[in-house]
Amino acid sequence: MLNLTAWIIVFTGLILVIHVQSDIIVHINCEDILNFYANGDDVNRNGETKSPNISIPDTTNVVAVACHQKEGPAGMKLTFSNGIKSDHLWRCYSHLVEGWHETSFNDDAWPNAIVIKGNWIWTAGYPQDDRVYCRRHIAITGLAACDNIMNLYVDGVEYKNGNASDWYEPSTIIIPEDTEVVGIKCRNTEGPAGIKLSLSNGIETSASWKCYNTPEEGWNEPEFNDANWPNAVVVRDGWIWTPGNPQEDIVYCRKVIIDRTGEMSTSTKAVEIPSSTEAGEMPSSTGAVIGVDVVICAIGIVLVFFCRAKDDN
Ligand SMILES: [Ca+2]
Ligand SMILES: [Ca+2]
Repeated sequence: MLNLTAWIIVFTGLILVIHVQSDIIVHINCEDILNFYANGDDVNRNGETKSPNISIPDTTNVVAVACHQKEGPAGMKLTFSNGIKSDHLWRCYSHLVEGWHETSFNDDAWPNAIVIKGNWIWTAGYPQDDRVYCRRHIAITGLAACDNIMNLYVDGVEYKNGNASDWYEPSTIIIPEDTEVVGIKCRNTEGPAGIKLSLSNGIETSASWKCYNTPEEGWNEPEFNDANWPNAVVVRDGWIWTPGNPQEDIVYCRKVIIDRTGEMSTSTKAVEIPSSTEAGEMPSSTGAVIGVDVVICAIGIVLVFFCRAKDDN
């Protein structure tokens, strides 16, 4: 028989192992002194300066690197477990600017990095610039909800969320930084209807969305021309639906985030999104880190066997 202590240990272990932390591992080479920030937080806590592996949450929107060149060659190289690498898409500047590492900092005016070789990057002043600050947006995070049942599409591909059985509760979503179109199919099963979404790049559900009651071929893909689709109506605070018929039971809404010419469809940026919510629920192609949770659970299981053996004696 398991005694009460053993049951408590097992239960605690199971609760902990369910919460599997999903992180992105970043390998950094910096010549020579490094500071590394994820969403404004200094995450290089162990102070390694040459080639640390750093774990950051997969809810991270912006990473920022300061690299101070002291001797020998200059350059920095970053490799992320989700496939992102240092390249010309990064923005690099040679002067310290107030708030440069914060998520909300507008780096539009910063020049793109120059690629020295491979994935080694620096400022255009290479190799003379000795203090270099680089940034990159790595993901869009946000909250999505639908009254009542949602299918969410990112550039035409359905976004699978392990906890999406009840989309009425806002769910955290993490989508690629270069997402062009978000599409939402929402089925109202009873009572009020609506779709609500807000993203860390400033995109929110509004009358600028296009909503229709018919799923035309390719409606959720970037190439689809939605010029003939009606604009959404805002039915209540931030919630949208098709115009004209509140009784419509299935609607299809879409929003272009980046058009084909690469222009942002909105000038607003950096709306505050709670970034720490429920990251463990998200499916992710990034390396899943099962750390302390598993260790604690394993200890629990060992203790249970120990207690059982003791009881048997
Ligand atoms: Ca160096
Ligand atoms: Ca409803």
